[in-house]
Amino acid sequence: MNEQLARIVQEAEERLGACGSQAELSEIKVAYLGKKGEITQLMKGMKDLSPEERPAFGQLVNDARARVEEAIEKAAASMKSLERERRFKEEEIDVTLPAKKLRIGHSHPCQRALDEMERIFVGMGYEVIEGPEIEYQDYNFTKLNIPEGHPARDEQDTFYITDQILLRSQTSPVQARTMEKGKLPIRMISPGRVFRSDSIDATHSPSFHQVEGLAVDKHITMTDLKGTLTEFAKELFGEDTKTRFRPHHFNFTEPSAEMDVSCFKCHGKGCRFCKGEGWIEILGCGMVHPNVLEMCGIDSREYTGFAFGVGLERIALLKYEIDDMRLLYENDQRFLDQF
Ligand code: 2NL
Repeated sequence: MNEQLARIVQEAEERLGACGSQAELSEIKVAYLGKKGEITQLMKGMKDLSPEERPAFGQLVNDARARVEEAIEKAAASMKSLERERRFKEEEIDVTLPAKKLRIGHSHPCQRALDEMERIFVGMGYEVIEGPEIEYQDYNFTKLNIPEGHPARDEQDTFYITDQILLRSQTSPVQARTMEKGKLPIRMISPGRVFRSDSIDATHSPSFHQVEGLAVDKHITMTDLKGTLTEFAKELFGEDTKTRFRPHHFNFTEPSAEMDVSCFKCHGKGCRFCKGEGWIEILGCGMVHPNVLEMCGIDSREYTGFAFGVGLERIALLKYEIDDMRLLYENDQRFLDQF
């Protein structure tokens, strides 16, 4: 009997060792410990033994049963861990694969250029003030020393809504309105959309954006203008940027000038970018015309000021080396995604 038990246990252990599935495991369990299982049968057979033989045999069968139970548990545990390993393999993630690129929005090149300009002027103590796109002739022209009959008022250049109301052709009306309010001194920039009756080409559009600036205080001179705008150019295009001022004419400033910056591509040597000039025109500026100050209610004997106007698109085209303004308006995602 002892031998028979040992053989049963050994056989059970071998079968469990080779067992490969949950179904097979249950089958083995039934074969040994089930109602008609080998070990169960042996226990049942104990009633045929003499009372003296029973305790020792019972002990042996119990031991065998315990060993088989233990082997079943072990097989179940190892199957569970095999199963887990298999699933790990199956669900394995290759962490070295490149991540999916999340498409998130970003600022338009014009907005980026504007953010940069606002940052520079706010840093110098300027306020950002916006105003209406639909204006009175009076604010768009008269108060800016552009008299009736001046060609700038011509219908060919300006979009008129009525004979007195128009789409602003510059953001100066915002500055005229601010001066009129009478709170001095003034240091402001006014960014915004402006309108001119131009045909569309690589450098023109009937609607574009301008950033104008104005400083009005006692004792403001041309030196303040040059210093401020040179500092602006250095911050926008790099510390080694040089500026030069060429005489010009605007009705609203006297004297007036255009400011060039040294080409930030060739540093003044002359290249394709600056058309061999070494200089690039950036903005118009000047000392606010005394007539403008007076028409906006400011005493021109006590106060002076300087003003300037920059085309936002022009700055974006230069800064990001774009050669056609139309690209800024088409909203082609393949173009926009490059910024
Ligand atoms: C340009 C450059 C400029 C101004 C704008 C201005 C505004 C007031 C008074 C005086 Cl309220 N000036 N703005 C000054 C100089 C140039 O714009 O190319 N404009 C056509």
